[in-house]
Amino acid sequence: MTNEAIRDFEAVREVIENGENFLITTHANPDGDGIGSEIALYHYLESCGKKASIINCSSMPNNFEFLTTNHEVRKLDEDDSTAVFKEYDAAFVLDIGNYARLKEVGQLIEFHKIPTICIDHHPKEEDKFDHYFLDTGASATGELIYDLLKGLGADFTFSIANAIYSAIMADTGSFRFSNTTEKTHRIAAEMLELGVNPESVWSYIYGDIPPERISLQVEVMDKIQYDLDGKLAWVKVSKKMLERAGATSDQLEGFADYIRNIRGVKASVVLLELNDDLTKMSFRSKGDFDSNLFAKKFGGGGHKYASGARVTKGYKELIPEMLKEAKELMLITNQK
Ligand SMILES: [Mn+2]
Repeated sequence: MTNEAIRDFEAVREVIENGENFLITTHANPDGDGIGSEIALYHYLESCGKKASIINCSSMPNNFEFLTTNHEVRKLDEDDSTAVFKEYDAAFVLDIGNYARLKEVGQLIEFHKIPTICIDHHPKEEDKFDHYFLDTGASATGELIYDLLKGLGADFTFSIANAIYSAIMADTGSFRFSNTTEKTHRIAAEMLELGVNPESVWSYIYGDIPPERISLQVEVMDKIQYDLDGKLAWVKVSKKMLERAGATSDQLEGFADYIRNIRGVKASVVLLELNDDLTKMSFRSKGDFDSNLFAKKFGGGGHKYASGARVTKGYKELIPEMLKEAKELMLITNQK
């Protein structure tokens, strides 16, 4: 698969130079890459004497709080009135993939016609933004933030380095997924030279597992199903299962990755019941199986080995469709 790259550096530089007050945001249920990238960019803009606000449509995941010092990352609330939004000179939209994942924040950006800059490593799906700094060859949006700040001659402070390192660590599965490149490691090495402590970052992000997540893991692992001669492993997660574990749905993060690693499995799917007629699907794969194609069948998307979709159907209805699409994609994959 060839990489798609639109690095409109000059346009981004001009937007920063000419603006004073910026909004920074990322997708719903933000991950480490989204949060780390936001924080790194925030510190850079502040260092230039600009004003920046990080506002997301979802709340901040606890395990990334260590990157903040003063609640820099906020969830959109009633204080974010028209008066506030119309003051933004531009909005940086990070790690987004699909515009709809910006939810209310995206609607406000559109309503106030705020100029937008998309910084992303997901394939470009629609022409929604004014400027792009996008490269699907980048391991993480954090890597693109690094390139951008380098180009802008930024002083990489510890806060910036720690945020970039965390973003990249999160999206590369701690430097082990297929998106990890020589460049990824070079950036990581540079961040270590700036004082980042890898053990400490890892402990904050992964070494503080709440017991309810383990209970949820027990619930989920017990219900994995295998199809297509063991090449597909999938599991449905009902609201009841979350309740029994006392867990929240964000604590499912990483389960689809885990299931993909089972011997012989080429693709994994986690179907999360959000409502009677709303299901979140997480797809993972390895080898030739393309998760992005899989997710697209359900109106979603993402990367070759990791993607997702939100479908306005209950999971009971969705499972036979998922099995049918998986079977067809497995045939295509086997022909390669
Ligand atoms: Mn990402």
